[in-house]
Amino acid sequence: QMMKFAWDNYKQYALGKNELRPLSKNGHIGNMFGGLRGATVIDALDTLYIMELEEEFQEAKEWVEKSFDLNVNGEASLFEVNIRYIGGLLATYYLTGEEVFKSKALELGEKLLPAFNTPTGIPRGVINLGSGMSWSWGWASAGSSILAEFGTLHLEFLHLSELSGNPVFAEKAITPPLSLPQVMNIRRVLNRVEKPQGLYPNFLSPVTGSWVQHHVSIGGLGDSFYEYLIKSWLMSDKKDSEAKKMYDDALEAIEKHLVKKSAGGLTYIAEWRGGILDHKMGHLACFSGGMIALGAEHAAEERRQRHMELAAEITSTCHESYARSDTKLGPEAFRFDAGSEAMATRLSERYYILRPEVVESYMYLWRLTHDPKYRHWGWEVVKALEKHCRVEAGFSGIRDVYTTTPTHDNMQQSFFLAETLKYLYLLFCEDDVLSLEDWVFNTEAHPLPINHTDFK
Ligand code: DMJ
Repeated sequence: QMMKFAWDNYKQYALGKNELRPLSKNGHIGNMFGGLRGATVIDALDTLYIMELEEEFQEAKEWVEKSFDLNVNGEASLFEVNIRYIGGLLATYYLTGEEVFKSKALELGEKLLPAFNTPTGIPRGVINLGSGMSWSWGWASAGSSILAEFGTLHLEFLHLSELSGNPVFAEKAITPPLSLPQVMNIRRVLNRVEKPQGLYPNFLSPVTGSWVQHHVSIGGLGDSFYEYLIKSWLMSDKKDSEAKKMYDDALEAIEKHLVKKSAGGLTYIAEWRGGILDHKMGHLACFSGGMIALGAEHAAEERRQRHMELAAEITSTCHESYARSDTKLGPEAFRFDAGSEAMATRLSERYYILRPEVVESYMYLWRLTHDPKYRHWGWEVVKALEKHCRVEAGFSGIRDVYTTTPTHDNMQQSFFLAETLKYLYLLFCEDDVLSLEDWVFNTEAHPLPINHTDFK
């Protein structure tokens, strides 16, 4: 019902725009997708499909067939186009078998390839989808590429290779005579470069392949790089041992240097700035409870138990960040300093933009432990969304989670339909709906099949 409400309002007021503005009842285009439109359509497709909202799925499909134009000429985020558009199209193709989704994914994938033409093969963050010119984000230090961006391509690009049979995705030799998949080349660079204390900083030069700044975070700028290591291994049906080793080593360094316990007994993952800890967790970092639980499932006994506990503790801390607010929704970032525990201490960090990471972790922890508390916590989120984020024409983010009369930000993010509502749905349905045995979710919650045959 929430999904239908979110979709119906998007369709009525903003179809073909990227997001719905639910207060002003119009659409938002923004500048992340390089002139591509319909981010909410593409992000919603697989959710509508799995929820059996058939009429609504047909409406979305019809838009893709008739109006989704790939001949655009604007500056796009390589990362965002990949996780939302390529991920959404691939997942919908795998779920439905309908060719239109596959051909659009492949066509769009081709447009992303020029971003990899750098001295190291590490792609730049921004690409003009028309000209193929690419460059780094203006805000990224010294022309660097971002770990969470170039580290979050692997799942989708391997499927693009598999589906196209076209070596341009899988084997374009960036550094002859090596014939490596582009995304494998990324790993080669990462394996070579020295890592401070075994940690991966967030900014890397695509020219020299060296770190540009020593900021490490499991939240924004770093997050989905770690997620894609463990999921690459799972998607390969546990054959991609390189990814598993990189994940295990990275998590060990994180456990050793970043995992902390607050005075009040809450476990959290701090950020690291050149050796100094910042005792802060972003909402984005709350996906890590689910990721660590997923990895723990497949670890040897001693690690398995330790990691399952860590996953549960982090998820519980993230739940506290929701429980300690007046709206029962969590802030963009919360801190463990100056007497504060799991609460935002800065005005600028008190907002909630319909993000999924906390319910994402509830879903994984529920599926892997069947502890009913995760469903209770998920239901608290449903109630809070209905109470504080539902407005007349859709769902909106709020500007302050610490007041029961929050003002709205007038934005229904596309990831609310792709992720937040999908994970909530999966939390309450049977485990065999998109079973974790057969699917991995990309970082935008688009399910991609695990290859149980010989696909590496
Ligand atoms: C989503 O687009 C993805 O989950 C991404 O990995 C991080 N940010 C948003 C949702 O918060």
